[in-house]
Amino acid sequence: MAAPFKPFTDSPIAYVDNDGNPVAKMKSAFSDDDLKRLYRLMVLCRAIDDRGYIMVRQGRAGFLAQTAGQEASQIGSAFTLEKKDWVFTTHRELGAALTKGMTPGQLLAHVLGKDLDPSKGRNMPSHYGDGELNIVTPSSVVGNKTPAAVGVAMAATIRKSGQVAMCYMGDGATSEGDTLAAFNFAGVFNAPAVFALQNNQYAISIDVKHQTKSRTFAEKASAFGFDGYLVDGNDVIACAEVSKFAIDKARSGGGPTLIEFLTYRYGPHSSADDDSRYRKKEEIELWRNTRDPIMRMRKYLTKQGLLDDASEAKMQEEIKHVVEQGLTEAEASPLPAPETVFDHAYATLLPHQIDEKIEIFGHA
Ligand SMILES: Cc1ncc(C[n+]2csc(CCOP(=O)(O)OP(=O)(O)O)c2C)c(N)n1
Repeated sequence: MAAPFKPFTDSPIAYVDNDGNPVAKMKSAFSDDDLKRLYRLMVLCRAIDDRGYIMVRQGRAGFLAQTAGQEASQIGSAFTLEKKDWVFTTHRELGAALTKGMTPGQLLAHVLGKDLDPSKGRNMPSHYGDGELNIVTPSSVVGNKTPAAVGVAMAATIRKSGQVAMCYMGDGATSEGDTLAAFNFAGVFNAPAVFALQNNQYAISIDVKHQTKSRTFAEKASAFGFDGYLVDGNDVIACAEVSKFAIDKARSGGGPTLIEFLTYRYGPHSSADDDSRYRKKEEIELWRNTRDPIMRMRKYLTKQGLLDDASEAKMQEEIKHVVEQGLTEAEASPLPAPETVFDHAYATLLPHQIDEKIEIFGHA
């Protein structure tokens, strides 16, 4: 498959500049409707993220790792995945989970640990998983999803299932041995995997200069024999275009791709972090006020005649309603029943779990 993009560049691949003007030589292959859907998903994602933050501040949720700022990279990368494809998330992939098909009700139920959460309240908030959608329940361990994603991708090749594994990670995960071992396997076995590396420039308090001496993270792929692309991670069209190329390539036997999305998180690492100790307010304001992915896409759509004040206001109203409805569903959902504590971890219970279940509930 001929690559329409250049791998290993120093300047990020972009379609639209910060003022919403087209900058790419090639035209986006996405339809006007697709572009409007990408925009709506980003606005919806931000609204759900904001709602989660409010629930933490209200003391109703114990933890949150906000997505705000990273919508374009998550939504663009997941946009052309098929339902059967595998998604491996980390602790911040609200946008990817939403795009793959989780509902606002499920996502908010997850934050509240309610029964409507496909993980049944078993996981920390912001660790979105859904077996129905092949979104693998994440663990918090940095880098440990990558070998599993490659294993699943290799299995897809053996089974000829036509599935692709999309594996999300942060810049911090690139320093983990698990990730490097996984990249090596992916290259050697030509695994149909896409590594969506969101370089939000911090791993908690560690900035990228202390994470790597490489000029880019994307160039690390060359050591493993596959291509790496540096993408403007706040340009949702560029994110979706390069991801579509990598997904199609993987599905047609072309092997793995690493995509580095250059982006930024607005919030602290999590609700348990004080980011004022390691970064300046001015830096956050610069990204939020001049490079925001939603603002950029809004300007682009407006300049292209695809959005105006009336359609924007209508969409904002519709999204407000969708989020309120999702919250109502999440609140109405009961807490997971105590009897289900043994469910969902193993296909069949282990002998000691059967004993424990009988001891607690009086039956297996
Ligand atoms: C192996 C391991 N080391 C440390 C931690 C603590 N920890 C949780 S998230 C995180 C930073 C991750 O940074 P990055 O991969 O860049 O993702 P981001 O949080 O920026 O999205 C750390 C160090 C952990 N969970 N697992």
